[in-house]
Amino acid sequence: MQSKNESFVNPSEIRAQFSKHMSDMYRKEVPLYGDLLTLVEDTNQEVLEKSANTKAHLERTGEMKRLSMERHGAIRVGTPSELSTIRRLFAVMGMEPVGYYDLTPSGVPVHSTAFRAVHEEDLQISPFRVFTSLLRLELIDNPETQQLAADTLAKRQIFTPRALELIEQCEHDGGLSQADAETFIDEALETFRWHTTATVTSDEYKRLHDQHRLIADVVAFKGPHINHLTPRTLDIDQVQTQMPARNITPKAVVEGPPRRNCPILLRQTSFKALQEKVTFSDQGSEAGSHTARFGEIEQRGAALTPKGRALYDELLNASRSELKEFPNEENAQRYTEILEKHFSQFPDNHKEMHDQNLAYFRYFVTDKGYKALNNTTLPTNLKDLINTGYIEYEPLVYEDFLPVSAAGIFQSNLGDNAQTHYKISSNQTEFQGFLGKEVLNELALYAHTQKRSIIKCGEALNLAQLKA
Ligand code: OOG
Ligand code: NI
Repeated sequence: MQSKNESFVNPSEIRAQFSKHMSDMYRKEVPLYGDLLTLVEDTNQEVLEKSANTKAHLERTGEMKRLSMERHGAIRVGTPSELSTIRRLFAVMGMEPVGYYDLTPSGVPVHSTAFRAVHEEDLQISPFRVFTSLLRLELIDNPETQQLAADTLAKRQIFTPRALELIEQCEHDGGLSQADAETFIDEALETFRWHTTATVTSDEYKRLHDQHRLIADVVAFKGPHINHLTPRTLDIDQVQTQMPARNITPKAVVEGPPRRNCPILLRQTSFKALQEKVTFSDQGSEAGSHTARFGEIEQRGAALTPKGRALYDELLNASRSELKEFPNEENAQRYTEILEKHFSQFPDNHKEMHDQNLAYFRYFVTDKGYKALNNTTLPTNLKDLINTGYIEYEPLVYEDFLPVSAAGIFQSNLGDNAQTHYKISSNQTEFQGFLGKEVLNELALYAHTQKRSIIKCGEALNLAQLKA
């Protein structure tokens, strides 16, 4: 790879543009997504007007600037080679694979990663992320269906020739010019477009579908259509309650932690997948139908340290065990109560979350800190600087996904009776082999961002060796 050239477009700008184009395309394809965007915007506006605290917090962390453009999407690919090329395509936009998610324990025959920017400055330009799953054909227990799926997938090319050329060019030259970046965005978008014509006959579709609805979705079409795009809301419960009034039917429960004063990790809810007309290869126009694409909203909170995450997992597992069944419409209220009861053990203020090392934070020099420069002897460690009011902190926002929640989102759109128990599970090594790269550890990324903010404070306060 050659060195960086001044005339190349910043990959984060390509990502920001791509994310916008993707949203425009999806809004045209699924008008209900547009309605959801409006509802989320209205709600966010209301929250900001009502809560000066939330507003100040978002302004301080810079999240305010990215809020209205913030969204994630999801795709499902069929083969190792598709996965590896997708990795290269996202790399052009500065997106790296972060984390490994095994969804087989929840009966979904895929494993996944999330492509996203990793540095806080790049996330600030565009936090766009794509949850990307690879179908695990080895989990199809019927050998004929497995062969049908493999043969069908082997015949398709999900990338346009020009997209492939531009990926190679970018890898070789180290970037893309403005004109090439624009072409790349248009060409890359083609991979994620919805196709109303299936590549299989109606009988083949039925065989794939009977095995698992997800298998039909991955195998029967020309490409890995984007199956949802998710805007970020500041009050997910409010959006959930208001969805029906806008003719959107939400799933029964919000995934993730319960409502709190200080949100943690990620809370998500979706609206049910739409039934769409499709044309099978042996039938007349739009004689069949397929259900895959849906809408989702998310509320993001603090990124948790390994200790905080362990506590989260423990409380979530305890809640699920007490409920004894999967959360559904009938037990939704009870599930909320159980969750709230268990999560009362998770401190709900930033000071305790900070002092007990439960979440990652970004540190800021306060006005008092700047004023003290040059005329006061400052303490030299972080703890004392915080206690004396020279430094403050805000939690780092969680940029990733949650396996149990992701499975819940999958399930709600695959029909709740799609429970399967697979004997084979986690295989991160194989996944990374297919990907052509190791996935990054998200916890290390948060720890780095936190550390960089401490170093910055040290520089600003002339405390060269400021330590955590
Ligand atoms: C992905 C489901 C997971 C999320 O937000 O957790 C997901 C899919 O249905 O392909 O998007
Ligand atoms: Ni999602």
